[in-house]
Amino acid sequence: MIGRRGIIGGLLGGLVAGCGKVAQSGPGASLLSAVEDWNLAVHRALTKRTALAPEFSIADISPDFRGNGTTNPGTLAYAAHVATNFSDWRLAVDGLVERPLALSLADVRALQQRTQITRHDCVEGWSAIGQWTGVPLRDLLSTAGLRPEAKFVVFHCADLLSGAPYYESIDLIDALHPQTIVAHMLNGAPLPVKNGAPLRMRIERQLGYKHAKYVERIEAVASLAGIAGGKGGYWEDRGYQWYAGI
Ligand SMILES: Nc1nc2c(c(=O)[nH]1)N[C@H]1C(S)=C(S)[C@@H](COP(=O)(O)O)O[C@H]1N2
Ligand SMILES: [Mo]
Repeated sequence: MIGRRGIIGGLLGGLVAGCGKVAQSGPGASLLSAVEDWNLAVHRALTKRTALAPEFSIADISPDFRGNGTTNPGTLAYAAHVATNFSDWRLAVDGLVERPLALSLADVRALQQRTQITRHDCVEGWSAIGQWTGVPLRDLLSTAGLRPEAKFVVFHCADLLSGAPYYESIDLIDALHPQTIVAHMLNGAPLPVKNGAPLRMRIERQLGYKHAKYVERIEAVASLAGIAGGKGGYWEDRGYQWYAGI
């Protein structure tokens, strides 16, 4: 699929350079223009994927950001984390990385932060606008050092939904998108339990079910095939689309 280095540059560079000679002769010219059209289409598609989601103002923030799906993992372990204000919570960043990380909330808060006011759209037919603060996932991945084989990023959550672990995954375009953050605050306060305390994903170009809550492990992988049902997410394993772009 698409590598981390020069997503567009690599495609354009390779194809256009390779076709340069052919273009000088008659039939080659139309080949080159076909390739250029194709490049343009690829470029447009990628630009769409890397474009920012709309951001809103403080006045637009919904008075109540409802909780949906799991609103409390309800395990003894999670209750203990709530009781200790998540001081022992660790976020692992591992899998196909050079330097696996294990971050406390203090570690996460000490990193460069991003705050964004965005609209969350759930397939069940509701939306809400909230202000999220957290660490760009791309910063965590660059600190950990993604290995070249890594193609997807998997989010492992602390909750079971109908007895099965909630998990999600995205490709590297979304993983490196500037608005993809590991959030620890909603509307200027620590994330409430119902919204995924202490850490949840915001993946602003995707529908609500991609935004994993209660995240305890971020794993870089080459393939989604071996994980749970193999479709890349809890809801995907039950028939939802893996690519939920908006
Ligand atoms: N761990 C976990 N993450 C989850 C879910 C869940 O049940 N468990 N539900 C998803 C769905 S369908 C939506 S719409 C959003 C809801 O986020 P909210 O509870 O902050 O509204 O979380 C998503 N992430
Ligand atoms: Mo949802």
